[in-house]
Amino acid sequence: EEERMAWWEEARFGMFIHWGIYTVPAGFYKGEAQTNSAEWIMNKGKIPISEYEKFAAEFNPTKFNAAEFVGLAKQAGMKYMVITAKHHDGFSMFNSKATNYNIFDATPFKRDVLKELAKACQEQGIKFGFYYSQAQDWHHPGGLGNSWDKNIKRVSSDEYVYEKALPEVKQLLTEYGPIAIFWWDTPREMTKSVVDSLHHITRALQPGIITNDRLGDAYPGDHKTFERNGPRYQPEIKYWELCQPISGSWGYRSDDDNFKSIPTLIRNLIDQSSKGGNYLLNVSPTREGTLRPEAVERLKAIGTWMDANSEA
Ligand code: JFZ
Repeated sequence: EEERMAWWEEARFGMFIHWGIYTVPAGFYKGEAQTNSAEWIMNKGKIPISEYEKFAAEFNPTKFNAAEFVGLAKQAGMKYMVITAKHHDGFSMFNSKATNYNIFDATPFKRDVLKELAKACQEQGIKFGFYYSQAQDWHHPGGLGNSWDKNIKRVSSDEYVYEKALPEVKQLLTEYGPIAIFWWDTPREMTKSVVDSLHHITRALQPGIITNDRLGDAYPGDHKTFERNGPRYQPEIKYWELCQPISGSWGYRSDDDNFKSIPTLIRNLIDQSSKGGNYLLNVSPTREGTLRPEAVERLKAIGTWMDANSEA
């Protein structure tokens, strides 16, 4: 365990990326601002599956450049990257073999951005990992969390896991090179056998992988994930990270001007690392595949501070 966690413990700083087709509505549905983070819009707006699917046809982030993205993370002093492979909306941001509801088959873009990022990370020496919403899936009829779409003919959550989650997780762990992290999210009631399968497959296919504590109660994972404000110093927790969005929302929304100041971001980074934790700072690419200038400016400023204060 110690050996597996060695790089992670030294890393201190990583880039979290929430990206999906929710960047098309970007916080607004039928002209109305929806509450919460942008990636929750399908839920907050009670958008039927057949309506939400239409955002895929409009998602064409042609300005996306993986090498530039990874370069920016590196310049900021980040050592790892975790991106949403599939969020609660059920849309797969890679060329999924389990469903056509993915960035390769269902958008005009027809590129696998996770492949591109995996390659760029490997070239530039950044550890690469996936966020995966294993329980909530608002698109699959067996996925958990969609209570508003009455047109779904429900199937069991086991069926969803065997048809979609497990095959996708397997694909992500076998076709994208070395995967450093699997970042589960929002555990919900699922049968023990499927949770076991999800757990075992990660370690079996990528022996060095690190997982967080959000798969299910039975599995504490390798590290604890905190949100918003970091924990008080808790020496009994050895491995932990604070994840936080650089602005107000995880996913991009057009009205989000709530960027944290550069001093705040640097202070947060120092605060976590001084207590022995990592800081996983989230950025939100737009529907074009770029970051807002406010985010770029902040990442570069952190990098300048890093350079000025590092010994090497
Ligand atoms: C979850 C997601 O629902 C959200 O969209 C985002 O991806 C975030 C990183 O994770 O939201 C959570 C999960 C856990 C807590 C808060 C928000 N928590 O434990 O306080």
